[in-house]
Parts: sequence; C-alpha cells; structure tokens
Amino acid sequence: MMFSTILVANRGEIACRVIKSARRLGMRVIAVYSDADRNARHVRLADEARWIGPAPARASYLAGEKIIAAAKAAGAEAIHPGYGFLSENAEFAEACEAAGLTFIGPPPAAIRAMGLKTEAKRLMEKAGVPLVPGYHGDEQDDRFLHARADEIGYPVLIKAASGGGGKGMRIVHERKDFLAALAACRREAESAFGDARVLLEKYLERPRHIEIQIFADRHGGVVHLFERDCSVQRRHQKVLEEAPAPGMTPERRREMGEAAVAAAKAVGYVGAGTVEFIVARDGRFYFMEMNTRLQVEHPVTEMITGLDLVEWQLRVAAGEKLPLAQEQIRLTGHALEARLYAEDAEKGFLPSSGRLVHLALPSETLHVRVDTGVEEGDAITPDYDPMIAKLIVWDESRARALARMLAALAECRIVGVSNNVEFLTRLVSCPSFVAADLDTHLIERERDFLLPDKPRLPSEEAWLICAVAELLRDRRYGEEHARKSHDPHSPWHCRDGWRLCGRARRTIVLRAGQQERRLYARYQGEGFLLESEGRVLAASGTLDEEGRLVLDLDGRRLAAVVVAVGEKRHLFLSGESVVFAVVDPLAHTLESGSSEGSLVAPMPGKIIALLSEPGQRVEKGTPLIVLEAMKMEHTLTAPCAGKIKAFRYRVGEQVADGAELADFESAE
Ligand code: MV4
Repeated sequence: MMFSTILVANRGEIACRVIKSARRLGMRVIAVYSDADRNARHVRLADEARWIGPAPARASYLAGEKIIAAAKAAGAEAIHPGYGFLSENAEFAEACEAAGLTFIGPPPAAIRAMGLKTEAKRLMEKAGVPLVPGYHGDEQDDRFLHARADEIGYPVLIKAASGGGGKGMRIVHERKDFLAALAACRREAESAFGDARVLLEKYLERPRHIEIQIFADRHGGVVHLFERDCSVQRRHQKVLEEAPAPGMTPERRREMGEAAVAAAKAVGYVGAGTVEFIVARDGRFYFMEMNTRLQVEHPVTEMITGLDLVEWQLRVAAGEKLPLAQEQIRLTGHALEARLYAEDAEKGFLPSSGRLVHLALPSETLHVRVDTGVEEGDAITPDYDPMIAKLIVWDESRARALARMLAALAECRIVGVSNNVEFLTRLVSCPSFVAADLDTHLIERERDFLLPDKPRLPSEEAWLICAVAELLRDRRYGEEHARKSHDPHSPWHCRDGWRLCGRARRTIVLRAGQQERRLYARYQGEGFLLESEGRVLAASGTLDEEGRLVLDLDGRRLAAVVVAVGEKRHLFLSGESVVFAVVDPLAHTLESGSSEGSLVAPMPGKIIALLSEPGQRVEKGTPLIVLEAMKMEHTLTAPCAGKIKAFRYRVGEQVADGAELADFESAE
C-alpha cells in the first residue's frame, strides 16, 4: 500500500525532485523550510510547507526532532531525507521509525555498517567483493604497519580508518618516508575524526571512480541499474558524471554489477544505494565505499534506463517488490550530468552568493533535463550548498550527448552570482574529456586549458552587439516616455538622433575589463550606421523587455541576450558571455575640475531606501542609501559634507557591483 502523505526533509533541487515524483504518484507532499527558504521553489511546489527554524542547517534541516514533529503534525506517514543532511544518519532513521513514520531509506543497521570504513571492508571481504590490496586490521603498531606496507609494495596509501571524502590520506612513495607519513596521518585523523586508527592500501595511479546503482526491496530482491562514471572531480567534489562509463565492456559491467549486488546483500540493504569502486588503469575494480542514499547524480541512471528512481524508493519503502527483474532493466544511449554552481573558478572556486537577478536555463526536452531548486529572483545564500542547477542530457551516443551538453550550457544565462558555466563549457570541450580519457586527475591535468590565466577578451562582434543593444534600449525608453507624456507625437521624445539641423552622431563608450572602446552611431531609417575601430557597418534589430536581441549586422542575422543591471551589460551570445560597463561619455569632463564625490555599490544588491532629498545639505557620515546584498543591509553614508545632486536608481532597483548610485557634490 503506497503512502498518501509524505514529508520531504530537505531543500533545493533534491526536494523539488522528490516532490515531482511523489505528486505524480498522487501523494500529498509536505515541505519543510528554514528562514532562508520562506519563498523557495520547493516550498512553492509542495502541497503544504512547515517552518522548522533559522537558516543554519543545524537549527533546521539537521534538526531531526523538529522535522519529525512537523511530519506528525501534518499527518505524513513517511519521510524522504533526500541526500545530504539527515539522509545517512542512522539515529534519525531510528527516530522516524520510533515515531511511527517510515524512513524512505535503508535500515539503520545498513547505514551504520557502511559508515565505518574498516567494518565495511571486512564485510565486503567476507562477501567476496574485491578490495584494494592492503591492510585494515586492528593492529596499529608502527613496526607492524611498516612491514605490511613493505609487503603491499610502494606507493602505499595511508587512510584514516574513520575518514571519508579524501580527508586524512597520505601517499607514501618510498619505504624511508613511511613512518613520518604515518605519524602525520595519525595526527590529522585524530584531530579531524577523534580516531587515530589508519588502514593501508596499494596506491593506484590515475584511477577512475565508477559506481554501481543498486536497488533492494524488503523481499530479498536486489538488482543493479548499471554504472556511472564520476571520475571528473575537483577536491573530491564531483563535477561531471556520465552513464554508461566509457570503455565499459558487457562482461565487466556484469562483474561489477554482481559485486555490487553481493555488497548490498551482505548488509541486508533495502532501497536505493550506490557501491563505489575505484578502477585501476588495467580495468580491475576494487570496492571503495557504499553510499546508503539516493545520489546527486542519479538522473544519468534515470536517463539511460528510463526509470524513476524516486518512484522506486517510494514503492520499496511502502513494502512493494522491485518493479523490474534484472533482465528487464535495459541500458539505452548515453547521459551526462553537469553541476552548475555559484562559484568563482578564478578565485579558487570560492562559493558566490547573491540574488539571481537574471536566470535562464535550457528548456526541457526529450534530450535535456534541468533539475533545480531556484528561479530568477531567488537568492543563493551562504547557508547551504551553492548549487544552481543540474543539467542532464541524453542522446544515442557519447559524442552526441557531449554536443547536447555544450548546447545546453550555451543556453544558460546567469546574472547576479559568479558561476561555473564557462568552466563546464571548457571541461566538456577539453581534449581528455572528449577522448574519454577519464581519471580522477583530469581537472589538474587540463588545468591550463580549463583555467586560462588571461581573461578572455570580448569578440569583435560582442562590442558591436552591445552597442546596438544600447541604441535599441535608448529608443525603447524614448517610446515609453512618449506614451506617458501629454504630447506623444512631439519630436523631442524621439530618440533616433533627430535634430533640427541634421542627424546626430552618438558616441557609446563600453568597457570590458581593462579595455575601453568608443563606438559611433549614426541613425539611418530604422537602423544605424556603426563605426568601430575604423570600420563602418550597417545594423538594425529589435530588443524586447527581457533583453532578447535579434539583429542584422552587415547582412548577418544574430541572436543574443543583453541583461542590463545598473551600468553593467551582461551579453550572452551562443557560447560567449561578456560583461560590459557602459561609460557615460560626459562623466569624464564633469569629474575633472570639480570636487565631485561618488557613492558606489560595494557588491551587487537591491536599493531598499533613499534617505536624502536631492539638493538637501548633509554632513559627513549622514546615511544616504540603504542597499540589500547577501541578505544583509548596507548603509552608504555621505563621504563628506555636501549634497546629493541626483540618485541614479530608484527604490527596488537591482544594482551591480561597483555601480555609481548617486551624484554627490562636495561642499568642502
Ligand atoms: C584511493 C586512490 C588511489 N589508490 N585509494 C579519495 C576519496 C576516497 N573516497 C578514496 N579516494 C582515493 N582512494 C587507492 N588505493 C585515489 C583516491 C582518489 C579519488 C578517488 C575517487 C574519486 C576521486 C579521487 C580523487 C583523488 C584521489
């Protein structure tokens, strides 16, 4: 019997993902939210949502007792933990069952068994699952371990027994370095996990990370849903995942699948799980760990099997048998997933937070799926994982899927936070990835290709397109202004350069990084004559309210999007995105000779209050403008005694980092 009401104990993209499947099966879905998520997409998609606490996860999404109380109060019968947060917390799973709620996940004992590295290894050894040659016993004496390392043969890897995610690992290349590395690893393990015990493994050079999706029901049924290759990682964070794994043979797939099924059976597994293997250059595979949850990258498996894994989780948790037997599960085509993050590749992949002033993601088709927890206008907050979306593509072959991914990435337009779209685009086009020469060091190896040290200069076309957009934007404003005025036909509203004595020339000054360029425009009928760097071109086009631009540039039809935020212009051409700043050509002459001050936005944000009247005299330090950025209010004050001549933005307007917010006249 299936559930009629479930609660999703998570947020973001995974909460939205679970809500979709549960609702499709006719269930009522309860969402939970923290202060930071009051109006989040998962809250909007759910049938009902309950507040569980302040933004920090410890006080909300990790507060098991609050979540259980919310589930009881809402009449839910089961809790889906998603991934992350409480998904692999055995105590939470037990607390759910104790409260009479079904935990949609594995039995607590299976979570515990797989959470301890050495215990998991011993279990796997007994079940006949291949392990990397090594030592994982209780004896921890220096000389004893040194002798085991000598037997294994160098290079040897020392791992913290309670470690995970690559923490506390030490590679030892030569016998003489072993004891020093052992001591260092123990210190790190003790401080990070409160457990100094270590294990030893043969170190595999340039391995691949290949994992098998398994599923088990309560009736002893266990199947696998093939593999995913997740070798492309950065500091143990997956970046690109794909299924099937390139180069996988049917025999190897069967062997790995059977090993994963044996692993699941050995721990009495129920539900969705993933058995991770490390694969050596020669194709031999070894058990690494088991993840006792649905994983972020599960959509690639859904794309190649045509199955809904959340539906399977719900059915299995409700006591049903697995929907399909092993031989009924088919693998078709190739799927790729790219994780879109709000992060700054140039600043060491530092997470970026802020409002998504503009967000366009590819439209979903049979070939493209977009899993996201945000929409335009939402914020990426520093409280949680800065994921914006996952792009998942499918096609008949890997080569076609790659092309689909590049096309999908080219459709992404993100303004308001730094993001990795350009990095992903390079990654998908880099030689190693295209050739499927995958291993866990791919990103390091392709560093120069992926992170060029010089910022890319805008293409010749980009300057021209941005200038035409500026002229069209100006014309729009003129028309809108005329509609609102008393004399809509007055020639003074007309922004086409009409003058009493001949057509005017307009100068547009654009800046991109250190480069500045002046472009000159003359109006010609509906279009323009543009002069740039000594070249003259004819241009015409249309610009809609969303910034969608269609233009004819010297006989070529082009499409682009130009998003204006303050004086910044974010230009998106297929495969190219550039940020220009429009420079007021007169500003320069005004600045020189007078003691004008300026009020500059310290970060992207929204104007929430203007505190002074233009012309009113203020003292140094008087609050003038309140800006909301990254969920905080910043008050900008008068730099000295003087007066505001004019504010450049209205309340509610979004401003870019570095935008001049007002013209300030100093009295000093
Ligand atoms: C290894 C290895 C090479 N040889 N074990 C890193 C995280 C942890 N789950 C296991 N890891 C590794 N174990 C042996 N014997 C290389 C890694 C490794 C890695 C593994 C999977 C995915 C990405 C990785 C990145 C660096 C190192």
